[in-house]
Amino acid sequence: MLNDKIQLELIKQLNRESESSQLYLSMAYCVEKKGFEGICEFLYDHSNEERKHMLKLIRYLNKRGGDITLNNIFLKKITYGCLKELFQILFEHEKKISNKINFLVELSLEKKDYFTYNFLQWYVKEQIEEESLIKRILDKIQLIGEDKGGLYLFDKDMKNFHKNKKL
Ligand code: OFO
Repeated sequence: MLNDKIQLELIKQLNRESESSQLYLSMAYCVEKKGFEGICEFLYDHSNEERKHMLKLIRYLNKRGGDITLNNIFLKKITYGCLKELFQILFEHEKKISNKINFLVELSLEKKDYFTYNFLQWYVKEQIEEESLIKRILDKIQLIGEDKGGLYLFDKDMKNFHKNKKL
């Protein structure tokens, strides 16, 4: 049986993953409307990834006999003027999620719940990947600056990103 505090914090985390999925989704359709066919593909894809992170937590909680509550997510309208700002928001968001995962790892050790500790290692690894991925995209966008031709090529690269997962 799960410790109450751990259960509560894992539920908060699964709702954060759901929020992340909505955040990427909301950005995907805005960017698609602006004609960035590749970047929107990446963002739609990533929204699905975040949903999988949520499902993983739901299924773990069910396995451990937990009770789940899903929040009604009301995503605040996020404004961003350019792609650099958009990916900056995503980078800050991923850093926030990493801190939450670290907190959960600490809590599982404190409560001596080694099953949960072991389960969370997947998220630790995932966050290293995600932070570095979004940072690499941000760096590229910063490098491209206002160069329209550069942005066009970058968007094309992003279109293939979900196929080969390399940037
Ligand atoms: Fe963006 O990552 Fe989920 O955990």
